[in-house]
Amino acid sequence: MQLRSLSIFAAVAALGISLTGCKPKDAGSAIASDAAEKVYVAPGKHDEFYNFLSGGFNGQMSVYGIPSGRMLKIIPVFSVFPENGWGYSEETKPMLNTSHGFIPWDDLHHISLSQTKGEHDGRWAFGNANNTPRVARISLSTFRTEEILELPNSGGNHSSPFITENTEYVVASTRFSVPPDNQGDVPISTFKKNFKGYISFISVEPKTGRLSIKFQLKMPGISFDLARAGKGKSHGWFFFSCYNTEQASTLLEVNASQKDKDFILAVNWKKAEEYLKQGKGKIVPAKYAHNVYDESTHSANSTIINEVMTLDPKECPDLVYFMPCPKSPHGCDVDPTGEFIVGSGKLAAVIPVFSFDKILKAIASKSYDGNFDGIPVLKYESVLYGEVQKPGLGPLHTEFDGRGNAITSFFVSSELVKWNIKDLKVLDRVPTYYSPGHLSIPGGPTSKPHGKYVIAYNKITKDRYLPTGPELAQSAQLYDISGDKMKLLLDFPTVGEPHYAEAIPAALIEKNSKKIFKIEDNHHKYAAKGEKEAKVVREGNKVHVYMTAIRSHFTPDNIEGIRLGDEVYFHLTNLEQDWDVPHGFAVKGSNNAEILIMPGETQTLKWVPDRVGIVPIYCTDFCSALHQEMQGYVRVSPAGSTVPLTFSTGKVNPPDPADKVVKK
Ligand code: RUQ
Ligand code: CUA
Repeated sequence: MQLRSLSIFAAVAALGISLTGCKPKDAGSAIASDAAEKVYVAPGKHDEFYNFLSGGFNGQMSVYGIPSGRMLKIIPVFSVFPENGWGYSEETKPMLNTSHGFIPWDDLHHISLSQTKGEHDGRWAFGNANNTPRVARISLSTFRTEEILELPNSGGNHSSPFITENTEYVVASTRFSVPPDNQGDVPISTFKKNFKGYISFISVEPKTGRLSIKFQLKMPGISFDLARAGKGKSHGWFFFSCYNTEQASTLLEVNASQKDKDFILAVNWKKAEEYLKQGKGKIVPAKYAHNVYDESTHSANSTIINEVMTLDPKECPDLVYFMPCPKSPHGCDVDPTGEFIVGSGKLAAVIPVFSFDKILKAIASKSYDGNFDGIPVLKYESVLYGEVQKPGLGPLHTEFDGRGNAITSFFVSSELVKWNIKDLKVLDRVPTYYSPGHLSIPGGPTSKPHGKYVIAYNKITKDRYLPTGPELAQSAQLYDISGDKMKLLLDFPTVGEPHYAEAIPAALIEKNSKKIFKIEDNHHKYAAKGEKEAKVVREGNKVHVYMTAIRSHFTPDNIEGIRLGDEVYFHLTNLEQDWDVPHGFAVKGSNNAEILIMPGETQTLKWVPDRVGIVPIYCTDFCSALHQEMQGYVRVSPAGSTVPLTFSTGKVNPPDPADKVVKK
């Protein structure tokens, strides 16, 4: 959002609007009188919805309960996370591999929850990496990242990941147009000729969720911002907001705001599939990583892929169309019926609503307004259903309440505005504190929204919480939308900088939540599935410790014969088979992280000792009354030492002759 808000500020300045003047006037008075009651979830009771939030620059996803606003979990996705060893354990390091090598962070903006027949099915969440283009799939049974796929020919994977009605595709389009990866060394001044905007259609294997790029559409060099799949009658189509149709490569805040209208792009992806079948696709060289976490080996694998299928719309007629959209559109949202496509020009004074029926008619009658780089531009009037007049300033995103209304966030005027989709009349507006980016209604992007609440994810917090130095808490706000008027219920602080989020009924997820991993299904190469299998094995300078953990000891917990120059791999298997009994593992001086091992799982901590001495090891997760006793020692001797490799737990030490002397 950072860059985008700059251009908004510029535009606001140009319009002579003062930002402070946009502070909601009735600050403080908008709160519902029964707010406390409505958000109170009694101790021991569960929330009605899960809310999955993107973490922005923290690269994570976080999970909140709605309506309480209680944080339930942080899921590391494109980030390392010392709290549980994600990205530090040997098993999870490959998840963060890319064609650039190991990248331990990213900028996660959007979440998409998997759908079947246009409704949430509670199986997976998808997230985008905006910096080094990647798409991740997160399991909603383990709440862990299971797969990360890098995207070639892209720069800034912002318009991503958006999914089709049956999760056939996760779609990702590039924010920065760039020359294709293998033709990158060109002057920036040749932007119009050489820079392209690729859109990746990633297929999702229905049973396993496995991702693979089915094809990339090679579009002219413009910026894609957001997107939504068609649904219902518009199933088979995809819509993308586009900016920088000026094709500027510098000072975009001015140069990409020249035109009165940019575009929404309509893609007929069913047609694309036909062209692929006809052999119209072209395989081009590429280099991108595909990382998959396997639950049975408890390990990730990273593979580099060297080619990708592409489709050029210039060689495939009737595949893509541009629709003019005022001005620098950001959000692009499709209503539950699939008939209405809402563009949100962040510098526009109206909200344009397009009609899918009219789009089809305009295409059939070739109602074109010229073309853009060879791609037909449909006439604005022929595809426009109507415009919402005077909605507010700086419309960004729209969600739907399932009762025929849309709610749009307004960054500049700091408000949520509810309007009717059919007659386009504004029905209600409430202030937000302050400057919302995305908003989320449970089921809002599906064909059956659950309504009830809307949550605004604000970009500016200012005075809402106790100050915490220059960096303030991020803020979400929950509103009741069950009545005619929207009512503020709750502020809750969030982590990172949330962009998009989705909310889903808890009932769809709760029942599938994984409790333990079955020890007999553990196929980790270094698993010790019982204390009898615990051992320490030297292979040259590599030492493999097959270690087990059970309340409240490690086996082995005394190890000797490690030498300076060794690489020690602690493969820790948690033998517990009860819910909520993880064990942790930490080594003094380890410049890695600690690791948390769930029941039945094996995880590996690599440790390279840097000095001679006795090194304590211990469990980091308070697992029982004797958790503090869950500790042990490793002896490190000098390189070349002849101390034999030994290991034990509960070994009774031989009597020390010195003791006898004392006893006399
Ligand atoms: S964006 S706040 Cu990165 Cu989705 Cu509109
Ligand atoms: Cu195991 Cu504490």
